[in-house]
Amino acid sequence: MNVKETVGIKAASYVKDGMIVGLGTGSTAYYMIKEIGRKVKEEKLNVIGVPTSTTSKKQAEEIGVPIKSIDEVEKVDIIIDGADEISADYQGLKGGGAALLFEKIVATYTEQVIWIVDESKMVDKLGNFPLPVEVIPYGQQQLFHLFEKKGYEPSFRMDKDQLKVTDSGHSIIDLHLKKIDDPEKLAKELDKTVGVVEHGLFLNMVNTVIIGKEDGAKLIS
Ligand code: ABF
Repeated sequence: MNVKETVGIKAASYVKDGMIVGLGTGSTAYYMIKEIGRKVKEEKLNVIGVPTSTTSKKQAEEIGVPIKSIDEVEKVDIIIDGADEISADYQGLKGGGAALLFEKIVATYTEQVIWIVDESKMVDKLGNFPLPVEVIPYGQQQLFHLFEKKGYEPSFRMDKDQLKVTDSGHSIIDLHLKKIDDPEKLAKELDKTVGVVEHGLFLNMVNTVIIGKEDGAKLIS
């Protein structure tokens, strides 16, 4: 069993009967959803999944996990999601899978946020992974030039030879910052930047991190 599968299955054990569970996006979350599907089928686990992307929605539906949108539920009990980087003080950088907007929306209305990663995602400081910034297409070139002037080393997220289009119809500009010394300050700046819909800094949001290692999963709560 690979490390991603180990943490995905471990995380799925937190999903109890009757729960509403946010279904994250990415190759690690894939195994969590697969395990929940197994439990639904074999153990008659009674859950409702709230997906964070069309990809996780499709996977869940294909394996028989009942689905509702975030607006059809009162709140979400638990969300299990991947991450691209987690810093030493448990701040997250997410969005490599282009699902950051729905991931942050669902996490916002969730009681318990769990991130599942392999140990390569654990870093001292965020920023080596390019920071995804989801933007409205109208004005995106202006934003790109603004980020260039700020020295943020921007690049448009591509999907083959086309601009990547998110589930919400937006574009993504990735900022190659190398190191983010003050994530809170940068998050505030991006939140105030006209045309920015959301960014991949997930700050002060996580309750539990499950880190996959070759010798098993390590839990940090
Ligand atoms: C998702 O998980 C994204 O935010 C992130 O890019 C992705 C990383 O997952 P993995 O490395 O497991 O594919 O939440």
